Amino acid sequence: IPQGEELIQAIKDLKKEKNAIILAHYYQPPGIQDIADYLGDSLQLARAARDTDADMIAFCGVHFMAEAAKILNPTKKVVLPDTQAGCSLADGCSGEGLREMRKKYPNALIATYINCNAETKAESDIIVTSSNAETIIKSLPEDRPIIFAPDKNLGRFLMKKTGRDMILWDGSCIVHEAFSMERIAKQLAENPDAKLIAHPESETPVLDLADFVGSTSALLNFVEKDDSQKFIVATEEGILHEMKKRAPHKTLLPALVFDESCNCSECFYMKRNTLEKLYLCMKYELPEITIDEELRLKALVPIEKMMELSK
Ligand code: CIZ
Ligand code: SF4
Repeated sequence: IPQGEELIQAIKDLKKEKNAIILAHYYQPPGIQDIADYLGDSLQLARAARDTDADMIAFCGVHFMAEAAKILNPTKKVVLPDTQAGCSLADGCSGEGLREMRKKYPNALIATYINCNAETKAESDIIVTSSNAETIIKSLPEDRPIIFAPDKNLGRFLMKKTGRDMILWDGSCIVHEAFSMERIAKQLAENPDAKLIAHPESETPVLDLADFVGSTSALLNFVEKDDSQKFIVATEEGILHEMKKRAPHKTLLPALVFDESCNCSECFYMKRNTLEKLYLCMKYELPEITIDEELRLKALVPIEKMMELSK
């Protein structure tokens, strides 16, 4: 495997040779973000995957995101640098689990966060992401109960925002759940000029304390546009790379987590992808995301409903 600048060049050469596009999530390692053709959050990446005419999509994110790309654009080859790039939210929910919920609450609509696998999507009535969830939940018929899966923190936040009562699946993100209120309160006391901003996957006390709560792209816009010069950022630390580019003169502090030996809030799954693995997956066109056609069509229905409501 080539190294350093040669590795970057080799990836660029493969991109041309294979007519490939590299899509990367904001939580990816900086080197991957820098080489991507398109950088975005899960909704932006899903749109980019749907709309590309490249022959191959090298998806630098976690498995459920690459799978969503395949669901939306099945004739393209979708490769993921490391298939072990999972997600605690996706792992904590299943199609089987949602079928049981539906039996228990037959009249309910199931709104599911995009952080889930294809089987789970296939059992859902509508998919949401953190950037469109509020609009979508508000648009659901008032006379039907709503089951929200799998993130209970985002679910609670949406209940407050929309005033809709929802039955919550008991799932959470291991990264956003690791923030320590006690340590963040200390950070705020030491930085009285800083604003606390948080992703809604964080736990309720952190969200209650935050000056601004928003999706990945909303947090980026906020840091860029807001008058403050200092921010404590309660979301996956990878986002600081793009935040620094957009607001180079502002001070950005990652919010502190419980584990004092590790002052970081990195998603271990997202960081499984490396430039070396990206090179290899493009060269060998492996590991490739495949999906049973019947399942794909079933999972596509609630995704398309979401796309329709969040144009
Ligand atoms: O996986 C995640 O934690 C997030 C926030 C994805 C996204 O871009 O919405
Ligand atoms: Fe999943 Fe959390 Fe990692 Fe996002 S940050 S991929 S929700 S484990």
